[in-house]
Amino acid sequence: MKLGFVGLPNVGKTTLFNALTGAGAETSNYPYTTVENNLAAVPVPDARLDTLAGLYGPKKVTPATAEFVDIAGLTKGASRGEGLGNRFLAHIREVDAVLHVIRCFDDENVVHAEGHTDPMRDRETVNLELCMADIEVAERRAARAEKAAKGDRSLLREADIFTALKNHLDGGKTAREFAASEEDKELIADCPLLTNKPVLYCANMSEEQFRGRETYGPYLSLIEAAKTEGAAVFPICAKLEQEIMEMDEGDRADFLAELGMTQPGRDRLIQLSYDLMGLMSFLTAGTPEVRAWTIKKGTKAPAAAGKIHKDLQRGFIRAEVVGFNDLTACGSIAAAKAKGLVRLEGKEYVMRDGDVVHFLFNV
Ligand SMILES: Nc1nc2c(ncn2[C@@H]2O[C@H](COP(=O)(O)OP(=O)(O)O)[C@@H](O)[C@H]2O)c(=O)[nH]1
Ligand SMILES: [Mg+2]
Repeated sequence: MKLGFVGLPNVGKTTLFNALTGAGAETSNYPYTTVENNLAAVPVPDARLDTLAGLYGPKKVTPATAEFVDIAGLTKGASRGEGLGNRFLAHIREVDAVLHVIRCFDDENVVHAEGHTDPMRDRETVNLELCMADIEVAERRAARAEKAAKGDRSLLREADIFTALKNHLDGGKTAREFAASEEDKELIADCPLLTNKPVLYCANMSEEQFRGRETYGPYLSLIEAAKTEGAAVFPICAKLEQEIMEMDEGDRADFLAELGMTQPGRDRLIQLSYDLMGLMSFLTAGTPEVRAWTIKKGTKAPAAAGKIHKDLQRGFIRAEVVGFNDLTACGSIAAAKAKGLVRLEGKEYVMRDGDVVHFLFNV
């Protein structure tokens, strides 16, 4: 599962990518500095691991990781092959969710691809390029279904849906904004559309804008616009985040408190990205290791066991499960067991975020 950073050139994608991943990729104020994608696996901040480590005193603590890709910038006309054009679009096709970075900061030393800062216009520009790429896909799909419907009338409906979707995209609206029944949405989800991927908008602000964001018009407008897609806008100052990363812990705590924050923006943004990709964590705890494991939401117990080792899935018998809050409230597994809070779950159990699990198996 991968999250792609998408946006116009010089909006701060690589700066943000570095702040999130510590990868140290090259940034500059020349458009198209990032020609090859930057890729990094990032530990997902999870305070629950520290709590469990306090209970177990493990030799090792292993967080979950999320994969981020900083995708080379696009400009107007990408869908017609301009700039890095099709290559850029192909990279977006491969990711499971999109972090759409929008430049809010003003800086005359940093060239703006569209002349001057205008967050709402830039959001449109990028979304229009993605819509144009999707129009072709929807058109092809409708044509294919129409042809196949000559032999199988049941496919007429599919042809109709994709034609309606194509017309909707023609109006410059994303597939996320297309009103459809749950059944039709499943059909559309099956199609590799760029504007149907889960998206989180990231408003990259100057420090002043960030401090005064509750009254900063363009940020508030972005929030309203994103609502129609069921999407959120995350406010951040990429430059500041990078500075926060470089501070020692004491300075960092003071600085965050002064900004009215309880954790760095990067931590929250990584957590939101993880969630956006449809991922969650279950936990295992013991003296050798306390660890978070990544699964897709909706995963059942045997498949979750398989993340640890294939044998655990093959020989799955039961899962001993206790919720993180129950376990920490009791202080130990033994105390949680005594209170009847450790459940035995079978093959059909759907895992929950924060389950602390011990799998019983036999091979
Ligand atoms: N003033 C200011 N400059 C920034 C900020 N974020 C990024 N930049 C600068 O903008 C330029 C382009 O940033 P970069 O991350 O390479 O943008 P990308 O093309 O979207 O990857 C660099 O010179 C950054 O230092 C910010 O929040 N404020
Ligand atoms: Mg870049």
